[in-house]
Amino acid sequence: MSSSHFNSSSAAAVAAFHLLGLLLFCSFFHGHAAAVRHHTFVVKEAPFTRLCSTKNIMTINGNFPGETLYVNKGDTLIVDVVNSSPHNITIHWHGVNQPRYPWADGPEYITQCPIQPGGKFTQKVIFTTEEGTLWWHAHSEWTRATVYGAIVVYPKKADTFPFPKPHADVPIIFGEWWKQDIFELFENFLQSGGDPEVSDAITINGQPGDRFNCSTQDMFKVAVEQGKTYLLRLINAAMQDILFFSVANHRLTVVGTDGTYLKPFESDYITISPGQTIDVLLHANQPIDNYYMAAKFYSSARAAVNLNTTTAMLRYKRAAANSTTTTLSLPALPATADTNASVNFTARFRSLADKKHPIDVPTKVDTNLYFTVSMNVLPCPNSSNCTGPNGDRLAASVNNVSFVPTTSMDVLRAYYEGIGGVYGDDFPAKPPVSFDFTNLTIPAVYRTPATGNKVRVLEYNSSVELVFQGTNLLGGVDHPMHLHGTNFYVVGSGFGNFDRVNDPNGYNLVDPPFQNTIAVPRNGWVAVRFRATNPGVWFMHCHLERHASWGMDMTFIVKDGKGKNAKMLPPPPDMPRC
Ligand SMILES: *[C@@H]1O[C@H](CO)[C@@H](O)[C@H](O)[C@H]1NC(C)=O
Ligand SMILES: *[C@@H]1O[C@H](CO)[C@@H](O)[C@H](O)[C@H]1NC(C)=O
Ligand SMILES: *[C@@H]1O[C@H](CO)[C@@H](O)[C@H](O)[C@H]1NC(C)=O
Ligand SMILES: *[C@@H]1O[C@H](CO)[C@@H](O)[C@H](O)[C@H]1NC(C)=O
Ligand SMILES: *[C@@H]1O[C@H](CO)[C@@H](O)[C@H](O)[C@H]1NC(C)=O
Ligand SMILES: *[C@@H]1O[C@H](CO)[C@@H](O)[C@H](O)[C@H]1NC(C)=O
Ligand SMILES: *[C@@H]1O[C@H](CO)[C@@H](O)[C@H](O)[C@H]1NC(C)=O
Ligand SMILES: *[C@@H]1O[C@H](CO)[C@@H](O)[C@H](O)[C@H]1NC(C)=O
Ligand SMILES: *[C@@H]1O[C@H](CO)[C@@H](O)[C@H](O)[C@H]1NC(C)=O
Ligand SMILES: *[C@@H]1O[C@H](CO)[C@@H](O)[C@H](O)[C@H]1NC(C)=O
Ligand SMILES: CC(=O)N[C@H]1CO[C@H](CO)[C@@H](O)[C@@H]1O
Ligand SMILES: [Cu+2]
Repeated sequence: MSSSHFNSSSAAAVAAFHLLGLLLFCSFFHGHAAAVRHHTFVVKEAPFTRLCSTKNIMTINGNFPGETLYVNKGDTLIVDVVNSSPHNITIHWHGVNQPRYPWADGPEYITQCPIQPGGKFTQKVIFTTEEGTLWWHAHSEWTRATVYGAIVVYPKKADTFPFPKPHADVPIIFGEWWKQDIFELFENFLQSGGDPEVSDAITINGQPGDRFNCSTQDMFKVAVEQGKTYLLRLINAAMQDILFFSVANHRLTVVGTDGTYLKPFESDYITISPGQTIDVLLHANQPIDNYYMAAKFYSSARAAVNLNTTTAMLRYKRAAANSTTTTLSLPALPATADTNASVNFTARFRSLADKKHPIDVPTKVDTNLYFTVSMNVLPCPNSSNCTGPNGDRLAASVNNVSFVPTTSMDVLRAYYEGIGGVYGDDFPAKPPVSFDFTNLTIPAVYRTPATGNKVRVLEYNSSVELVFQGTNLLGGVDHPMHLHGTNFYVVGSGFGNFDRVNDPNGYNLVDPPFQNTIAVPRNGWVAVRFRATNPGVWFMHCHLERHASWGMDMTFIVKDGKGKNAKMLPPPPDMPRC
């Protein structure tokens, strides 16, 4: 069962709600066992008009954003990905753990080679504990700019939400639009060695909203009935930006993140990192009218970028249509560089941690990892022709290793078949050189990283604590770090250098949130814990696309355990080859 909420060809994108009652009714006929659902994803280019210009973009089945996939907890999806485009592509199921089955996870050159033009790959997407909102997106170069869609994971059929059943749910996907062709943008970015062009607009369900030229008619609109409650499923698919979001006159009740539920709390605004999902309840309890929803980027480093606020509209039934333009005020949003507002929101997350939603945060740790995440420079391949600092090119690293993929074979195949020369297994457990990571002035000698493709090997069922340490190399920024293959418990965070003696005293080991993406604050740290019970090869990277391309990525290999159910499943027969 699937349906597309956002048929871009319809001029007025009034949301067609997926009524929960209807879904549950349909589901009744499928019985109560977990279902296997089939989809076909045809990758193809299609023309789309935004900001007064038309260009071809990469799509799935011609839709932008791509279709929303609906499952119940525990279902399996079989997706035939057929590449009818002229470009390589891979598809990642963001936040789906894929137990023992990294084969269908998607990051190119990590778990598979790209699906080349004319190629086909059948991906099995295995849902187990996830419930709430996740998403899918391309994981090959910068194709995810337009290739993405929501995944809605309903409770098991006989089960309920841990909050009163909402009247309907509304996926809201934030994206980023460039007038420029994405392949050209990416090429220019690589060749310049500097920052990429800033996008021309943030989008909400593919639309920039009425503060941008040519976009008034097409802004995303949600129809609501006064007195009812709606579940907004927020997803940040933007390429380069953490975002603030808010709805005029309405407080939001936060109830979930990254495919897990949270203890409900109220907030006037949301901070959402690229890669992250946040579920909020919106109570339509205001006078009948139209209200703006608005999003803009948060950046500790790019406060000067002059990008307009993106808008969408909440329209109460029977509200006058004419109040949709100049008469309405925008909701208040934090200032662009308000790091406190960003960090403060995220620090309020708490797991439900009740009988029905137990947590399993390791209280004893056997594997301590300390990873610096840094901006760097590397020599320009040509003599001083790059636009980075001092003619160098910009780079990024984890523990001073700037990731460079091996494009002749993916890491997973090399690992599974025991083929050498593809990756090194000596990714450092701690920074090779210790310095005052968050000092305002760091000597330039620390700026140049090593390059390579290294993995960190984890024993099966090891209890891992991983502390991400932001550094102030080239001026710190926030890094939304994303781990494939498992969520992690976010047990602590702070500003400055992590203090191994005192900071653990402040850890939350009672009800920490269970996330797959966490923004490491500017010049600060985040501590996460997880059990390595998912054997396979799992990518970890900053979800800011420019940072990932600059090398802020690394890979974990979780070894097989002893029992039959602790070993990787065999590969499917149609793995794409390089
Ligand atoms: C290096 O020079 C080559 C050939 O002139 C050019 O194609 C490439 O874009 C340059 N790369 C950078 C990073 O400047
Ligand atoms: C944003 O849009 C508003 C309304 O169209 C306009 O008045 C304002 O100048 C714009 N700001 C920027 C930074 O473009
Ligand atoms: C909108 O379009 C008009 C007419 O083409 C142009 O003069 C104006 O600068 C544009 N505004 C923005 C913010 O792009
Ligand atoms: C808006 O439309 C209503 C009818 O739907 C009309 O009574 C009202 O005068 C209009 N208001 C404005 C500001 O145009
Ligand atoms: C953030 O909070 C810290 C103290 O917690 C304060 O020193 C700082 O000025 C605040 N920054 C902003 C931008 O509000
Ligand atoms: C968030 O900010 C408010 C006001 O600035 C402050 O009272 C509160 O302690 C902060 N919460 C966290 C978790 O930082
Ligand atoms: C930064 O480093 C310098 C030189 O090592 C040192 O003198 C200074 O105290 C440090 N600043 C802070 C805020 O720690
Ligand atoms: C990073 O690695 C390079 C190359 O091995 C080395 O020269 C440099 O000292 C290292 N820097 C840090 C901060 O670890
Ligand atoms: C993992 O280890 C813990 C003890 O640290 C044990 O309780 C648990 O059963 C183990 N889980 C698996 C799947 O082996
Ligand atoms: C597409 O993937 C193949 C296999 O890895 C590779 O050889 C080729 O260079 C890729 N094409 C592009 C345009 O990146
Ligand atoms: C190869 C190349 O493009 N070289 C250029 C580098 O930049 C200098 C000065 O900006 C030019 O003179 C070179 O032609
Ligand atoms: Cu980053």
